[in-house]
Amino acid sequence: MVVQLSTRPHQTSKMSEGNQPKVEANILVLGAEKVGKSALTVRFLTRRFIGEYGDIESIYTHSVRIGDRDVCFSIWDSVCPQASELQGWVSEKQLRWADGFILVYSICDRSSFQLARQQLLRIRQLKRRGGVEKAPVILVGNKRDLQHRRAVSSEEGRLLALSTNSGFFEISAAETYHGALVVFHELLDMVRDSRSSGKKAVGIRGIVRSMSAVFGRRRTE
Ligand SMILES: Nc1nc2c(ncn2[C@@H]2O[C@H](COP(=O)(O)OP(=O)(O)O)[C@@H](O)[C@H]2O)c(=O)[nH]1
Ligand SMILES: [Mg+2]
Repeated sequence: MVVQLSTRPHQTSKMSEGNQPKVEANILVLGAEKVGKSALTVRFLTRRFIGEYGDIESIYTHSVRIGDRDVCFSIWDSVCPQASELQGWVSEKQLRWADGFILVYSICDRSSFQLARQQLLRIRQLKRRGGVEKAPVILVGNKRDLQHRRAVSSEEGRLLALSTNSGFFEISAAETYHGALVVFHELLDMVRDSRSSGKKAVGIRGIVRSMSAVFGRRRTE
């Protein structure tokens, strides 16, 4: 079951004040159990860390003003399946829904890092199959406050992100709001970049199509 919640009244208009188009982004938060997916999400939504979150899968809608634009985030805080053979799984529905992905692992839990790697590779593989080269993904190593229990080095995280064209942050959802804020804002930038490069590609394809239509016609005249 996915619960839908809204942190601000939903606006029906697609234009922000000042006539800047409103930006909408669907963000899917993935990762193993207990790595802090809900803590990160709730930190971003409320600025607070409340400690225990339960295992409810939720989609939150959150409207914020960033710079001169209104942004509406829909954030799907997922729950990792219990069955081990399903844990690396990212469903087609989730892939179609999401504009951007946050893959969370705990720096104290090596198996959660392996799972994040599996999910990241699956996203890259399925998106490539669908013709999308650069799906916006950010890898997040959470629980940075627990340095004494660290099981995954920062370098390993950074390397995985580099080799898969993803963003990377190590944060502590427990200690600061800033980390969560940076993750969501950076991902939003990546989503906007991918949309504008997508449009450019379509634009170029359109020009090629019209040119070949013109030249094709000439050849047959
Ligand atoms: N020390 C520490 N604990 C955290 C942090 N983030 C989450 N937790 C704790 O880890 C547990 C699992 O967090 P939760 O957000 O429910 O994980 P989820 O299953 O991935 O959604 C909870 O007890 C949280 O209080 C963090 O940055 N540091
Ligand atoms: Mg959770």
